[in-house]
Amino acid sequence: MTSPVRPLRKERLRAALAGVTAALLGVGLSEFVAAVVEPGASPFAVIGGQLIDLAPSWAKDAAIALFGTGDKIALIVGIALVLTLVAALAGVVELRRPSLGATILGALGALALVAAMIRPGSGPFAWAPGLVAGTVAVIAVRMLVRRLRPTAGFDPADDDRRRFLVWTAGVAAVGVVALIAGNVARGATRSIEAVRTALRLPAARQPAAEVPAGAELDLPGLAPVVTSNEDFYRIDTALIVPRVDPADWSLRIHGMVEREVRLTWDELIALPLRESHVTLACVSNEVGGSLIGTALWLGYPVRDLLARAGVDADADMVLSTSTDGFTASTPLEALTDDRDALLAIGMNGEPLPIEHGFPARLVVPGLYGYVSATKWVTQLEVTRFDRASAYWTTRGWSERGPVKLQSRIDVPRRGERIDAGDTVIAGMAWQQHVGIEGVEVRIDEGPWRRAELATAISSDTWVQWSLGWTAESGRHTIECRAIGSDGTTQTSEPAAPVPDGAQGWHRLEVTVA
Ligand SMILES: Nc1nc2c(c(=O)[nH]1)N[C@H]1C(S)=C(S)[C@@H](COP(=O)(O)O)O[C@H]1N2
Ligand SMILES: [Mo]
Repeated sequence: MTSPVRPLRKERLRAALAGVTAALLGVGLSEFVAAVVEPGASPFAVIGGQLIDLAPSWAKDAAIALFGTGDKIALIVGIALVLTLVAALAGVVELRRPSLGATILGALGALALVAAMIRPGSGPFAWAPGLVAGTVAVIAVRMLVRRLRPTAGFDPADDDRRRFLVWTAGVAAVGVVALIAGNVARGATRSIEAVRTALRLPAARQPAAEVPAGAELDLPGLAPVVTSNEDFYRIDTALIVPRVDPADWSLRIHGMVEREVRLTWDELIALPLRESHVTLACVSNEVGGSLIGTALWLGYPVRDLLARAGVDADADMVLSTSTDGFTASTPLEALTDDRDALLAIGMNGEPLPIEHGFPARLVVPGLYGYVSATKWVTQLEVTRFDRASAYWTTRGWSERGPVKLQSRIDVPRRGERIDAGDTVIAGMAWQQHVGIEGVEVRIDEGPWRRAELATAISSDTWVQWSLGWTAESGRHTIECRAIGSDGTTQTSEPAAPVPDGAQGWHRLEVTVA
């Protein structure tokens, strides 16, 4: 016989189940409300976004190292797991101390409400999903757990147990249906995709030079010299991709300027556009990593936009801002010298894909993305490095991010088993805006041999290289290093991505059979 007030173990399990079910209902209904009133205010998105913004740079780095570009899915799964645990705990607490468990769930809703309201660019209904989540979860957990309380005459052997389970299953089902309905509703508001598909971009007044015949070696396993939009890496802090309608988009140039400039979409596409192949790289790319790609960008020179505004002689930086609050600090010089720094609207002959910044982003040859390549860009503030700092600068990354001289072995793959005899080693080398003069390869730390360099599209792009190798059986180490067009040889000194980019030689082992 157990005491009438002390819950049984099984009851505690059922209470945990009640807590999780209440949370599921709250999440489901709030995701539905978010999808209808304000997609960006989804509790998952705003709490995830807040975690991303608060995360120290080593955590971001570890997440990318562990999950690659699946880091966002990993974050969502992580939040779901934590929420499940806290909700289970809230259920158990509610059984012992009526209202206390409900308060825990209410507090989670309040957290989502506050996170949604302080998010940059939040709309007038940003509070709604969090309020719905909290209120619904509170009511549901109280209602479900009340049925379990021994003082209420709950008899685990009796029909009450069945009734509890029926109620719980009902609540869970409503939660799941709401979650699915929310996703369907979100899909229906995905009309920006339709706007993008219907969009016809003007042709470039100044087309890019053709890709030279010798630029693409076309070797199996070697990265193509121009990366398709589908294969282009994606890195950003946006859990929900900003959906910006060109009709609502404008770019504001302000700060240390003679006159503010506001440019609408129609004005932008009426300008004489140019096209340029530029390689974009992420500062988080490890030696040998794949957070790098090359595209044909269509856009308007930032230089000419800044000239319209008239830049103050004391300014040395442009702080670009995205609709979602991300900022990048770009040295003014890189935007005003003769390089192809573009306000880009096209990528490989299409409007920018939504996750790559539709309708407009920046692309600046020679700088890592975090200090230059702002997607969904809407503001350029002309300022100074000693007056303003950008998103990643306040999180431990360097305020300036020139791309480091790097090279990578694509063929053979790390750990690959290859047949003895004549084979080929191949890879990529880059230092955008400086250019590559040569690549050297060595086997088993023997003498350096000069690889054959493919024709570079330009100094703003990466270049392929290859080297014939007569492989003898055994295990071998392959290393490569690049030589820049300024005569510098890639350093052997390793460095982690933080604070200003990884360095060192790419080295891998293969087995020759
Ligand atoms: N709005 C916004 N723009 C952004 C970022 C971001 O987080 N938000 N990340 C930058 C970083 S770190 C990189 S490496 C590039 C990546 O561009 P891609 O996703 O088109 O490859 O975008 C840059 N632009
Ligand atoms: Mo990046």
